[in-house]
Amino acid sequence: MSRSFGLVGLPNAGKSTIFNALTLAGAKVEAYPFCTIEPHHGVAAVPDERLDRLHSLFPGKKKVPTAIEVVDIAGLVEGASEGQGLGNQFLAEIRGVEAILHVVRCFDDPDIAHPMGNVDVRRDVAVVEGELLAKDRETLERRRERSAKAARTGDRSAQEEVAFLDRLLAAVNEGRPIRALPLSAHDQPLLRELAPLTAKPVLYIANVGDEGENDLSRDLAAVARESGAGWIVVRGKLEAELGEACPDETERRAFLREYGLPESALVRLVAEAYRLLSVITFYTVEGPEVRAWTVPAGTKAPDAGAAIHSDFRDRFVLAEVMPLPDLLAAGSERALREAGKVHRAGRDYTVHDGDVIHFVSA
Ligand SMILES: Nc1nc2c(ncn2[C@@H]2O[C@H](COP(=O)(O)OP(=O)(O)O)[C@@H](O)[C@H]2O)c(=O)[nH]1
Ligand SMILES: [Mg+2]
Repeated sequence: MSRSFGLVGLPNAGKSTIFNALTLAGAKVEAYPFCTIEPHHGVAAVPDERLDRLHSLFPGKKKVPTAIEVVDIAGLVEGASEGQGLGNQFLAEIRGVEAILHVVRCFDDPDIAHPMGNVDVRRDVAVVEGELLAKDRETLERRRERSAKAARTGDRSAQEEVAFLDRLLAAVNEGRPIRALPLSAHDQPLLRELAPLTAKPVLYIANVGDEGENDLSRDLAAVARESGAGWIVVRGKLEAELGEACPDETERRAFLREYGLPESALVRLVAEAYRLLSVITFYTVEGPEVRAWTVPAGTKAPDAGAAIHSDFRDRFVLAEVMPLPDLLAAGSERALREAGKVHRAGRDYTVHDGDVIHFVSA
């Protein structure tokens, strides 16, 4: 299962540009707002150096990386939660993604209109988050009305629910996103049901010009640090143009290095986003494929197996675990086996980032 991310931000912040940079999918990019009326969906295969190195031991097999799904979500403007611009269209799209990539314009260009006339990072971020908070307020208040009715009849769990909703509403009314609240495992089922937008993890993307970091992106870094969110700097236009002009990954890398960028935005974004979502990557070499998989950090071996095939959980016998550095040092799976360095792990084994696993099932 691939992880899904939604690009949000003000019109002309550079969402479609970054979408292109990430997916090379050729979504329409235009110098006026609302050119992405239809949300664009793209899938980007995640470049992965560890997978490349693993694959080098099995050159005859096919390399299958993990993928991320990116949705370019248009229509978030001031007042969108009350029907301005494209109104509420953006909502369902955001509900559907696991994490939000909040693109913030960090470039000056008099030829590109700004919906409020000028770039102001703090205000621009606050406008977008204000719309998400307004939607959450609506969701929470609607639910509260319902549970308050039940609470008045003496229903204990409804009373608890009202107290919980009041706590969330207090935060939202203060302009604090729900992701910033300390929430317990006990709160999770209701949270999942309500799916408030501001409960989703956020990665801020400072969209800068070719020259890289600037005062605006530094403002955004400060905003991100204050709210405990992740952030990265992306030269969206440069990378999108490069992606179009230069489909070859190795060549593209060489160009990026000339700009002092060791990796593409996609690689940096995935690293940050995976960290944000607390997911790890493990690898399998099965049949004709050398393949990468993502699972939540802390996943036990049988559940990791189930990511591959649902049967593997019940039929799990053991997992043969080969840490990638050991496997690379040994030079082949056979050499590793002969050296007795393949670890046989049971049901309780917690999968580590970078494990190469062979599942043995009944
Ligand atoms: N000068 C400059 N223009 C950019 C940059 N990033 C994007 N643009 C331009 O800004 C305009 C709006 O970008 P777009 O990605 O369509 O914004 P969206 O409305 O958020 O999807 C397009 O003309 C882009 O080429 C940048 O870093 N510098
Ligand atoms: Mg767009």
